[in-house]
Amino acid sequence: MWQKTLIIIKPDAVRRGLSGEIIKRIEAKGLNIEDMKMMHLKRELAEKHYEEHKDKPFFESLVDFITSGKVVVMIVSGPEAVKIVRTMMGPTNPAEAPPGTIRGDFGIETQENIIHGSDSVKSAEREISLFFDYALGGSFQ
Ligand code: IDP
Ligand code: MG
Repeated sequence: MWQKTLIIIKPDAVRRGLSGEIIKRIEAKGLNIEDMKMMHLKRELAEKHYEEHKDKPFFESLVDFITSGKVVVMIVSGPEAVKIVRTMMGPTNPAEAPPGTIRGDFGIETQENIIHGSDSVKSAEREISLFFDYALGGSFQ
């Protein structure tokens, strides 16, 4: 099924100059980049994006991290795009992510793990509407 998903290249990856490498992998896979922008997230948007984790012990630290520098935000589409991107990313903890995955190749710790990708079609719709105000309304920029 043709799907859209939201990708965020996190501040650690942008700081380290890895944006181009990650974008290159997405394009080389055959996914379509439908929209893309660089932005520095405000706290309000970061908290909304990660609201499922608001009761977790790492929530404040995660929001600090994701708002610590510029990110690259993309809408990416293709057949089974949600799952394909999650597979390309690898597991949340880079220590468990195999070589060849983005987290496996470039990450070393769980919080600063390089990339976000929506975990379901429903999450993708919610997240795309948060970051791109032409889609489904609602923008915190
Ligand atoms: P995901 O990004 O693979 O979907 P989630 O469990 O949804 O992983 O967690 C969201 C983000 O929160 C992770 O990508 C990571 O940056 C951070 N995170 C998750 N678990 C921990 C933890 O145990 N300690 C610190 N940060 C965490
Ligand atoms: Mg998640």
